[in-house]
Amino acid sequence: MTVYNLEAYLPGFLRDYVHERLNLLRVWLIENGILADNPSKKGESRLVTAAREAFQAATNDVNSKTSALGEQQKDLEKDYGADDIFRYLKGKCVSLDSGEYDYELCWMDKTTQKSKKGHGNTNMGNFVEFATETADEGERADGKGLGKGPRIVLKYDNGQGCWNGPNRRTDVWLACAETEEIWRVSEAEKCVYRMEVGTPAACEDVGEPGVRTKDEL
Ligand code: MAN
Repeated sequence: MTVYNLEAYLPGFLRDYVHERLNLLRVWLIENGILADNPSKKGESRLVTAAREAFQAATNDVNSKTSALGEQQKDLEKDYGADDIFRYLKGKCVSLDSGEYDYELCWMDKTTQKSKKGHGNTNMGNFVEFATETADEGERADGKGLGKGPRIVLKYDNGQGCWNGPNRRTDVWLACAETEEIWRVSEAEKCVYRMEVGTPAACEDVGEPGVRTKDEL
């Protein structure tokens, strides 16, 4: 009896574990004629109770694994670019201090404008898809520019509504760079943002025609 009372003092996961072990022990004792199979309060034999609990535990386990599997399957259907090259960036963010605001890019998630004057954060769009668009810019002395040619553009859409305007959105233009860095953020049209970002992820030969490859560096 003391052992059962003890269970109540254990943290949840340990309690379940100990309970399951005790159940097995109890079943073994009953099956071997050492312990009497007295009906529990509910009037059913302890063997039945133990079987029910074991079934419930297994069912819970199946349910949580099924839901984890569903999430993984959904994730596999998402677009992570050619050769899944951007999958490893998922969940990572990079930010830029840009005067009035800090800007944050969370890969395959969202872009955010964070006020430094305490006006809170503004969602600038949620990730939708990859696109390829053509950049046409002169070379910059520090190399932190898009240059000319087809570039990967991550489309972030349907951000926070703009006063008297559309929902905010961001085009995130990528160029090959050794270090991951937001180079600049601009807002040529109200609430339509453009981030220019250097990342090693844009250096790989992604197998699409025109996308800059390592050889051109
Ligand atoms: C805030 C910022 C700006 C934006 C205006 C629109 O000040 O999000 O980038 O242009 O709202 O009202």
